[in-house]
Amino acid sequence: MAMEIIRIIGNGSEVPDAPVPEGLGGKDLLELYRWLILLRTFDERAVALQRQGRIGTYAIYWGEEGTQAGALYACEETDWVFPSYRQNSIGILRGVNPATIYAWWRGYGGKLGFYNPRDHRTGPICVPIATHLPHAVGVAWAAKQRGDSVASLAWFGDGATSEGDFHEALNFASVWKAPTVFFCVNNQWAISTPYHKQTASQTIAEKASGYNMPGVRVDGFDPVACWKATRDALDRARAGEGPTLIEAYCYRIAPHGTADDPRLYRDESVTERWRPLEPVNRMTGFLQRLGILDEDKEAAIRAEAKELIAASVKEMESYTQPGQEVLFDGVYASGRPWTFDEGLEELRSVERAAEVRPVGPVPASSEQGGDV
Ligand SMILES: Cc1ncc(C[n+]2csc(CCOP(=O)(O)OP(=O)(O)O)c2C)c(N)n1
Ligand SMILES: [Mg+2]
Repeated sequence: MAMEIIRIIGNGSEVPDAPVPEGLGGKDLLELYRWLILLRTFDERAVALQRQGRIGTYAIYWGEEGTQAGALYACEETDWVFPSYRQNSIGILRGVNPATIYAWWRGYGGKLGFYNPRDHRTGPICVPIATHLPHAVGVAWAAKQRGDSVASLAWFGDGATSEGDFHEALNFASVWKAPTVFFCVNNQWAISTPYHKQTASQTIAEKASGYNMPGVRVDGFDPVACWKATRDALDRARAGEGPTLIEAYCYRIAPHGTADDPRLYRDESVTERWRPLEPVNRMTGFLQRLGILDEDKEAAIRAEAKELIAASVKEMESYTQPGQEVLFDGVYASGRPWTFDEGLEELRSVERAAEVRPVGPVPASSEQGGDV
């Protein structure tokens, strides 16, 4: 099933730029650029922090910033968004302190490493694949029942489309015309599983027809195209026409996570062919061609992001590591039941035992995959 890929940003030479879509002014484009740079800065810093042992693990999104910033920019502040681990820092574009996300990756529980989803209309960072999709539908459906003009958007990967939750969510949303945007980032890899071993469908977008909803394909490295597809889907959702499935076609340029070595399962010369298409570079060229970005402005935006991220790292490192009780606190509003106290005591005894054990060198790991 052939399907056109929506693309707005050209390549500055033989592929021309398409006109800027209606609804995106110069100020919007610059703000979208600022978001891209902030996400990129957060991500690059996170990898460095992990390499230095300052956070535990990290799911890199380098190259996928356009799928995140573009889609989010199309949302209203009142809309709910649901990230997977790959969009882990999306909350920082909605007022979450970046230090909170770094603390999450450092393994800090409680208030240090978590934000309240309700405060930011941003679901928790979802690690189990696709389980946040029914949640996104539920929130949108509930809003519809109440008569609120609230939509929801969930990001997920190509691998997530093999999960039951994906199909259940699309089915429910379509039957009940829930105002949900399903935003699939098809980066062609699910850890070491390539697209062709994941699904027999030629495209992710065509799966939408099984649920009688529109399926749209968009260049995932083009933030403006991601904005356009999402805005159109949200317009439909708000008009009562139900959900849309967007496939943002791109490539996972980075390893799956900081514990992964993709050289062991794929040809990295292919990755290098995709790399120049990444969104920050492309958006920079696009805005320059439109005459709304010059080198000074770009430098100022980059400096601002760097400063914010540096301050966030400092803040995260000033936090005191929470105790084991954070694993149990907050599960029940009424406090910890005695069964949890037993578990907590067991954990504390493990911690006490660990303290007397000499800490040896960390063995070099041959394990691959880097599951987050
Ligand atoms: C329910 C569940 N099964 C398995 C895993 C292990 N796992 C972590 S990431 C991943 C691959 C997901 O690939 P994709 O959906 O394409 O997202 P991407 O990592 O490419 O963003 C898997 C299988 C998990 N986290 N949750
Ligand atoms: Mg994937």
